Amino acid sequence: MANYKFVFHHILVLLMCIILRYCEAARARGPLSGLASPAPSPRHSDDPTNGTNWAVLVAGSSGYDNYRHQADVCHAYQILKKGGLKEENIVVFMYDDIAYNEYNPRKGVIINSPHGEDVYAGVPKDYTGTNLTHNNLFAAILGNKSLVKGGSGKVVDSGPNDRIFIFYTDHGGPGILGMPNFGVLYAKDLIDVLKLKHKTGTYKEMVIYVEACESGSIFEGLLPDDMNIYVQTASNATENSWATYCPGNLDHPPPKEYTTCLGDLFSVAWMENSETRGSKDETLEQQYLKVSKRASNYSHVSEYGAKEMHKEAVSLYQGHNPASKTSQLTESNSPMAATYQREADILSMWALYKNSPNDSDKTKILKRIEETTAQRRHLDDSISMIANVLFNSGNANSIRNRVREPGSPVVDDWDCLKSMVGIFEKHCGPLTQYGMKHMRVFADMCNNGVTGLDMEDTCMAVCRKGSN
Ligand SMILES: *[C@@H]1O[C@H](CO)[C@@H](O)[C@H](O)[C@H]1NC(C)=O
Ligand SMILES: *[C@@H]1O[C@H](CO)[C@@H](O)[C@H](O)[C@H]1NC(C)=O
Ligand SMILES: *[C@@H]1O[C@H](CO)[C@@H](O)[C@H](O)[C@H]1NC(C)=O
Ligand SMILES: *[C@@H]1O[C@H](CO)[C@@H](O)[C@H](O)[C@H]1NC(C)=O
Ligand SMILES: *[C@@H]1O[C@H](CO)[C@@H](O)[C@H](O)[C@H]1NC(C)=O
Ligand SMILES: CC(=O)N[C@H]1CO[C@H](CO)[C@@H](O)[C@@H]1O
Repeated sequence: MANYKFVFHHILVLLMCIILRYCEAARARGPLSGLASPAPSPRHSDDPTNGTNWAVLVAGSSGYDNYRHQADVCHAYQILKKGGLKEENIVVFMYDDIAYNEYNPRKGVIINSPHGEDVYAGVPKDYTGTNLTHNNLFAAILGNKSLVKGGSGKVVDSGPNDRIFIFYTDHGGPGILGMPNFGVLYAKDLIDVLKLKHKTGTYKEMVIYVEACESGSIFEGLLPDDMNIYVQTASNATENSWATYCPGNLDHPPPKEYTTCLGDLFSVAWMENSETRGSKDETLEQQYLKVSKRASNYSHVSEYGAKEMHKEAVSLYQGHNPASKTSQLTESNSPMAATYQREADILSMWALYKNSPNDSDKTKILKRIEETTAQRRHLDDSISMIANVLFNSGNANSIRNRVREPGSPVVDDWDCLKSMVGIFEKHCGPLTQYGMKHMRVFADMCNNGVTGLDMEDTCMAVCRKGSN
């Protein structure tokens, strides 16, 4: 009798264990998984408590003068791939006009440092050309396939135990990031997407690295610190970010036949650190300190969001290449020369001009340089004039780039900001990659109650004869 009770008790305990296990596993798979097929979802690794690593890589520019942004993204892909992330879990956004560009001296090859190897081979072409849109980027982050238009359809189909790494590199400005199609990406829209992703409970933690001018302004005063999202930016909210490995740089210029910069300072710094860190245990904070030091002559690499997460290992997000050794690459330790993001394209055109053996080509390039410079002067002058009219400022030559107190977003009313830019572009022409630097002037109007009507009248007056 006692024996029978003993066995019964054991069976009961065993049953309880099985039920508990099942519930735990189901909880780990997320609230909706019960509705799906009973087979384990392929997106999760064998151990449901560990989750899957996802990544989104974005180069926001196009054109040979911007070679470096796509080079950064290709290089990042190779690091993550060697670190053990799967191709199906890495979503790549790049215009893809570099490898076979007429000016690329090594056709089909992209390098990200003067002695670097090819980083282009094997990079998936998820969203290229006109498929590289804001909409597809947001859909990919949200993991919502039905929102995707064109491209491979790959999205971050993540679950509650998964970690996500996002890397963006391009030009930017206060509160905005560049995109190659359909205008700029506003910080508020990106943050709203991250908030929605958080609400759906489809990630455990997220790390975002951003290279762009004024990249701190994308998060400052906007990203809550309780969403398990940790951010590093190339620069703080009010300063430039920098291109590196540029023609004419004293330290580490590209091979002679290259007339463009090969990388960006913050991007190259984190990637070269990741490749040579050797240890699986290096933390995000240690990477931040090393990268900060390497960029310290140029910008303040900055942290935002859930800063306490920086005690975690880099390898949790970027994976770990068992073959990587702590090596002291000469390139990654010697001083870096850098070129202001917004001057890099003019620099590239001049390098092309010097390298070109053909007089008729030289004339064409010179014309492009003249047009670009004139366009910049037009933007600087008209924006300065508009601000001076609207704010009755006596100083006709200074551009009013007023910075709000630390911790505040660039603007509170983002619809106002968008509409001010829209009015400007309607009368004065496209803001362009260069004009993004003036975003604080438009923000200043919204922060000080300038109306759309006033803006409209002023733009019309200032740009009537300028725009042709
Ligand atoms: C995807 O987006 C559509 C349109 O906004 C929405 O109706 C749908 O619920 C979303 N699906 C998921 C899984 O979030
Ligand atoms: C955009 O995506 C569609 C559908 O996947 C594809 O057929 C097309 O070639 C892509 N266009 C570009 C420019 O990559
Ligand atoms: C941001 O950068 C500017 C320019 O380098 C510097 O003057 C300012 O102190 C920095 N602010 C912070 C918070 O790092
Ligand atoms: C910063 O600039 C100084 C002076 O040019 C130079 O000696 C130093 O090596 C540079 N540091 C880095 C990290 O590039
Ligand atoms: C110079 O370039 C032009 C147009 O790019 C081309 O038509 C011409 O043949 C070139 N001349 C030489 C000498 O290479
Ligand atoms: C990367 C990670 O979170 N690894 C964990 C996977 O799960 C095992 C067992 O639960 C842990 O020991 C690891 O730390």
